[in-house]
Amino acid sequence: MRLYVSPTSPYARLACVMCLEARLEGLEIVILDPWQNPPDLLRHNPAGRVPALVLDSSDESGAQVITESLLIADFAARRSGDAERLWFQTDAQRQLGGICFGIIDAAAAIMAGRMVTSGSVSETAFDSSSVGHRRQDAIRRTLEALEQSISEQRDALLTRPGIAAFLPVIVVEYLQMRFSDAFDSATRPHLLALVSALKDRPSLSSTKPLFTKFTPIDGAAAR
Ligand SMILES: N[C@@H](CCC(=O)N[C@@H](CS)C(=O)NCC(=O)O)C(=O)O
Repeated sequence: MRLYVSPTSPYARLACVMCLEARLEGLEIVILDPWQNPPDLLRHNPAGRVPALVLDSSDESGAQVITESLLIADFAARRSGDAERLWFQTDAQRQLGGICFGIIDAAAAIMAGRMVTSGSVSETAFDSSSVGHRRQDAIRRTLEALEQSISEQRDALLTRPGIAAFLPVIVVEYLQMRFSDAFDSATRPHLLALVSALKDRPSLSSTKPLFTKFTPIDGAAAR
């Protein structure tokens, strides 16, 4: 089984964390830049995006491919034999998952805007546009909703950490990487405590952005 990821994508990181947590047998992680149109990625995912999980097959051209982070996460949880822990356990956790995706999508939209406006994700001119402000306001409001949601279910999230516990770590570390301290979590103690408790878990520490090299863990290899 081969998982295509990039060094920065929060979507790919979620897929990767879930595949590692599921201890998928023979998992091979391939790190690439989807924006360079690598032929191997395009062959498996015509959309040219990460994540993409190529399932084992004797015939490589006939291999099944799962794309979209949540579908890969669902596949990994089901294959793990530990789906009860790894998948969303309650509706409150599903709500938390939606909140996290709202932040990730808003941040990714800002990156796309920067690429269109300036040709680079580190050029911030787009952020001053009305759409840029709208997305940043959405991130700020949604972080407050995330803090509230975690405060109501922190013990359950930490007792049996699954996708709903991993997503806030992915959110916070992606915002730190892309926006430095602009969305600092210092004023969100519950979010901060959850991230501190989980960030050194091997699946998360080994995939922290910029994730340019994968150190094999739990039977998963790099290529
Ligand atoms: N909805 C998708 C989003 C995947 C996505 O946007 N991936 C980005 C990296 S963050 C990508 O590969 N972009 C390359 C491109 O759009 O050409 C998911 O959840 O997996």
